Amino acid sequence: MTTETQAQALSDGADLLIDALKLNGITNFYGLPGIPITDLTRRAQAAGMRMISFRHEQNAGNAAAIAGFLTQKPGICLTVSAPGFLNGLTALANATTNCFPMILVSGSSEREVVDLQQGDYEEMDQLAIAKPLCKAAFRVLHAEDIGVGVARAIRAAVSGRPGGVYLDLPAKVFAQTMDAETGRKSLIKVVDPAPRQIPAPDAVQRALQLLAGAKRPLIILGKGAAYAQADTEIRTLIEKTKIPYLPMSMAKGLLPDTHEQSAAAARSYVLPEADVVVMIGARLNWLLSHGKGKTWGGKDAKAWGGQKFIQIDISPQEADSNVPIDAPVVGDIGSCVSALLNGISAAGSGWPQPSADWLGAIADRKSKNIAKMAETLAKNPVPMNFHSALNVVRDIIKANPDAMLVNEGANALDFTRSIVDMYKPRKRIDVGTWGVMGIGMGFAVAAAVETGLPVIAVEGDSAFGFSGMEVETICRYNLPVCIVVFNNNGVYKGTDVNPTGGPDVAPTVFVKGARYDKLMEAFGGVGVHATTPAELRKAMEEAVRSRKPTLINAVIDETAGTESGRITSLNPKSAKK
Ligand code: OXT
Ligand code: ADP
Ligand code: MG
Repeated sequence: MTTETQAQALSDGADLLIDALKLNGITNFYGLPGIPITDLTRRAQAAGMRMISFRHEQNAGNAAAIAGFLTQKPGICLTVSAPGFLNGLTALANATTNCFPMILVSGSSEREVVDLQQGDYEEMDQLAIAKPLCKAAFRVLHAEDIGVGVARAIRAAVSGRPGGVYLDLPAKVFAQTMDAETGRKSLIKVVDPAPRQIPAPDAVQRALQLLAGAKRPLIILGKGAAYAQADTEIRTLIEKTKIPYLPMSMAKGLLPDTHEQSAAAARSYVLPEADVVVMIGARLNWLLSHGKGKTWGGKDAKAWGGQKFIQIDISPQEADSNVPIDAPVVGDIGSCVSALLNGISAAGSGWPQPSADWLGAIADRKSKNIAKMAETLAKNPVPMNFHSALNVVRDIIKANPDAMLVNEGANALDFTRSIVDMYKPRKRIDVGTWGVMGIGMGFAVAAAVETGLPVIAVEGDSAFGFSGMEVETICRYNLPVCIVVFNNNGVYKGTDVNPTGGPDVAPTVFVKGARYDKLMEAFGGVGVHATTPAELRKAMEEAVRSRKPTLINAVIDETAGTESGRITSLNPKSAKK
């Protein structure tokens, strides 16, 4: 053999990783190059994969996580060792918390040196550190095991309750070579990575029995329901049973928010009043006040409100996490909802409808709240406030229901959630279970890359700062992203003062009158300074039409926000004044 044919017949670790991912239909990397993965990033691009390079690994990790949520395939985040790995870790932990499938692939130092703590370049025992923060963690020490490592990582990320997975690749693995044919055979195409999980028939019967006896039933849809892509089954269940439903934030749009059965505008009425609650891919965590307390009609913060719960979830451990679950239905949402529907269809006209009193009371409450909201939205105060600005965003999304909406901040988040109606599933992506700031630009990039649709990112000015440098990434890849920074000069608002009268401003206050639009212009995108709803509307319409990277600095009344938005009650205040 000539040297050339010998070289052609060899595969190295980088080839094997790329081929293993491609074999499993994964074609995008979100990452940041450097030792020891720089060459891998080039090779991935050369092999036809899309390598999206970020300015900070946390944003690449968030991009990978939301790519996983949107596609049901694990998003891949690629980082260098120690510091790059650590930068990606927040996103990995956040993905796990939110049940988003992603794989953080990090290069690392050689085991021999790490284990003897001999002080290698970027030395760190990454596997040990990642383990408690993800669903599974694997290390591959030999190129011939890359196929198995990737297969195990994919299965762990998407099967059962989805989550984050860590895959550790010491530097030398990338350069290890093996005969190309043997290498090819070592790769695994994962068959049925997220197998359906059919619920037990007796669990379904138990749930149907409970539901049939309900007078004031309520369905709560969570982001697990959005993830499951069982849109038709869910809609049929809701419409057939006529049960009112409440979408959690990222489940908005599973059915159009304008659907007559949506109880979103009557949230504080339906939670305490319902007698049987069907949870579909939602957890009774803090966002639902742990299923108890005053939100649910309990006498005090710890008291149970008396509701009975049916909980559909893929994780059997979720039931009873906070209050007793009377009818857990364990399985994938598509299968579970179909099983319930079969039982309801079998009952035919004998299946009971919710009481007219219940539906009437909700409709009444809803129309009052909607009318009140319409009145507020119609106002046009100077300076612009959250409501008058969001009235514009609401119209833009209505006119472009396929657009993706990214949302973070406190007031910028909470007002957007209740004012901007969503019309289609999986269009709204936000701070999720942790209420974490910093997802904005990573989510926006991945939403654009994965869907090709226009993206609108409504960002508090503080929230935007966590990932703002990625406007360069957005410009570099010329992504159709329109960022609207709600600039109220600070965290929650811009009016706090330093009580000492000293030269430092208060901790929540930023530079007044900052021009975030200039940041976008610095990289060739479109920057717009908008001080009125009319200016905001014009700029958003143009951004969606042109698909050019755009940042609109929307000036919001600095007094308009409240501390922590709608979750002020969670904010401990010092007893001292
Ligand atoms: O029924 P009632 O009467 O109660 O009314 C409800 C609905 O019925 C009604 N509604 C409607 N009315 C009419 N029409 C329609 N269509 C309609 N729809 C609904 O409206 C109300 C409200 O409805 P909602 O929203 O459904 O109900 P509610 O009660 O709010 O729901 C409860 C919750 C808990 C489910 C909900 O509030 C929720 O999802 N909350 C999420 C909150 C959250 O996650 N917040 C983010 C974290 S805050 C804080 O932590 C921040 N930090 C610290 C920090 C973080 N987070 N991360 C990191 C890495 N570091 C630090 C920081 C730094 S926020 C933040 C930055 C803030 O500053 P910014 O500048 O970015 O933002 P601004 O605040 O804008 O300045
Ligand atoms: P939300 O914040 O919208 O209430 P959560 O993240 O708290 O949603 O809950 C999502 C739930 O959905 C998790 O308990 C998770 O196990 C579950 N889940 C995710 N995917 C599926 C699926 N395909 N089938 C069933 N349950 C799922
Ligand atoms: Mg702000």
